[in-house]
Amino acid sequence: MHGRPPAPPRAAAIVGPYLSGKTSLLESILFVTGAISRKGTHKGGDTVGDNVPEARARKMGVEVSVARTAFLDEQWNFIDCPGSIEFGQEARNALLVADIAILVCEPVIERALLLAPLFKFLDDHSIPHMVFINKMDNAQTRVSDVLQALQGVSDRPLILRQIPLRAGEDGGYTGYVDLVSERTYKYQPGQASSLIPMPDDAKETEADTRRKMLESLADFDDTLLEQLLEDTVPEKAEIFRHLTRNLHQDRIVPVFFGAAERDNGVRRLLKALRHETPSHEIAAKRAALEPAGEPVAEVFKTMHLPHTGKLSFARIWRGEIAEGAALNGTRVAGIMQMLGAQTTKLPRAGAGEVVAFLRLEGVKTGDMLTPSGKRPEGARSREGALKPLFALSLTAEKRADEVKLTSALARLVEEDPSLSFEQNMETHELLMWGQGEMHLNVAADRLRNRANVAVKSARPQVPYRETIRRPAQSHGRHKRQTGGHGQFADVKVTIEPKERGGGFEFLDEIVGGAIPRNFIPSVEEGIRDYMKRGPLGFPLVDFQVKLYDGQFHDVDSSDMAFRTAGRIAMVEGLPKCEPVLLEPIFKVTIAVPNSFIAGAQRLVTGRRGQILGFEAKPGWPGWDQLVANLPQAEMYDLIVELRSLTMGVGTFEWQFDHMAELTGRIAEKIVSERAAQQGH
Ligand SMILES: Nc1nc2c(ncn2[C@@H]2O[C@H](COP(=O)(O)OP(=O)(O)OP(=O)(O)O)[C@@H](O)[C@H]2O)c(=O)[nH]1
Ligand SMILES: [Mg+2]
Repeated sequence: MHGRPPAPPRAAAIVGPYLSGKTSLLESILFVTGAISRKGTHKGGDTVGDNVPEARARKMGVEVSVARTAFLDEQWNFIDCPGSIEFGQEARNALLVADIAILVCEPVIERALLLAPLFKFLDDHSIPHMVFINKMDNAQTRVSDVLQALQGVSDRPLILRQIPLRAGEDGGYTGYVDLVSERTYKYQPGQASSLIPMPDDAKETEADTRRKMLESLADFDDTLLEQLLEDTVPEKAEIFRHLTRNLHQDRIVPVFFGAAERDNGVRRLLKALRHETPSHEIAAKRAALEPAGEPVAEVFKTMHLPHTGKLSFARIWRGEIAEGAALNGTRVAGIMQMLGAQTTKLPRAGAGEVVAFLRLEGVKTGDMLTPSGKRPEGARSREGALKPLFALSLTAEKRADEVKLTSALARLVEEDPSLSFEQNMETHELLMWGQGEMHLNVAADRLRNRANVAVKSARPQVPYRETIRRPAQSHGRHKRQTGGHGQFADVKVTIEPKERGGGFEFLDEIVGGAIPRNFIPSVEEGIRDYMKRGPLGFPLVDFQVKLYDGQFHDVDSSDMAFRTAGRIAMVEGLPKCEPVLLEPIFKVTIAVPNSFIAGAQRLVTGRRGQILGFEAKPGWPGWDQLVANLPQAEMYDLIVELRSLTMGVGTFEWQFDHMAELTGRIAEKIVSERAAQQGH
């Protein structure tokens, strides 16, 4: 030790497509660095990452886990993120607080595409990142080909930092040559790789690839370019400086490879992280925070656990926070360091740390926490959550749980801003909105596991409406003589269509007192009663009713009688007006890599969609977007189909556009189903 104060902890987010081996890589990192003495497996259900019951049950990541370790006396927090695109919000939240991202992928050319949305997000936010090509023990493809495919989806140049050594009968990978140090390592089962002399047959490839690496770096530095032109080879320390500086600015992406399951290449990756990861101050700058000022922490994850209570996972950007301190007006009941589900209480935590604060009421994911409760001036506010793509209607299995459900839902949204809930006034359903079926199923599981509320979910109803196509006159007469006091009202109306979106209008054209003024509002009320359910069973819209004549009786007329007469006029008249179903049409913008655009077109036309146009997606090289009108009834599982068509990367944006007439077989089916539902 040199008596230097210890460097602040750094944070690396492990991201990448579904099943690429992120949790396995974390397990290997923790094992290699000594944080755990035995590696867990999916089968054993004992990995540090993906440790919540919802993840164990599915053998996949559904939310982030944090693990603390030390490597060569430096402190690290690794954040293992779920790979499924449906839990993309989790990964995004974590990336915004990380010093570096490790993008884990498989050596499979076709899957390179899966990294496109991640590369885009990282570059949009200038987050330094490295690629780790995992599962090399099983690779069927040459690293150079994988690299080329990955380059196709990364805006920044990828710089291969190692070349593989192949040997043995099966041509398997046995080690690598490091391109900066030019040292050759042979993988050793169960221990660190051993240094060996560079085999002769690797020398040419090594020299070529190293040259390419230097040329890529020279694109950012004229002095280096001159050196290369003069055939001067820069010092190793100089090359490291170039690599590090460019990585910090997200101008290059270093690429390493290995096999997490065998701990191959993991120490090499850790060393690169150690030397090349910027300190938390750089990430704090990305969050637009000044270096000086009161302590600040940013929440990137919230969890409500049954026994522990609420945990707010945060990165401390500035200063020190002690147990008992006030943050945003509430007291920190505890500070925990995490190793997956295992926690260690800390009396205090300083800048750079990733910790979980216990029971911060009212604090949610994305919040910046300070002792004064004031948001640091100018601090980056997070962009809005991912827009919802899929909905289910939700009901508590037990009626008694309904109140509990409401507060449980509020907690779910606190945990995951890409979930939302809506009480639909028209269909009287409680809708849960999210990123896909799995996302919502996991949310439902959490309601059961964390809030002890069992729910049922179903496909949401489409809020159909109906209108009329032609005008008609109608007469509503209500007359009843029951013993003493009778009831009498008589109205004459003209029912007429209005333009689409025109709503409803009631026009009073009574002249000469055929109906006394005070009864006229009751006629309108009677019509409005009827409007809630037209002849086809849905709310009536886009029409007007003119009240032009009528009769009354001095004794027997009443508000009630005129209300009834108004409704009778509608019951009699409306069927003559050619009622027609209206269905909601959405405008959707579907984004897919351009090789999938034909499939996307077929998907839209196969769902009664109307294509309005398509163009290259701005800012997304190689992607197209297609604008179309699509009936809401066809939107329910659109994201499911779109993903299965596009290896999971296709997505869309939507908004309500208009209501359109629907006739024919589909309309008949909807009307008869409605009648059955309403018990006709
Ligand atoms: N052959 C081989 N398989 C591996 C390696 N690393 C991981 N796997 C396997 O890949 C599968 C997925 O591993 P995980 O670590 O769960 O993947 P993940 O990226 O965390 O997955 P999600 O969290 O669901 O996105 C498991 O079956 C692992 O056994 C490796 O180095 N070689
Ligand atoms: Mg995982």
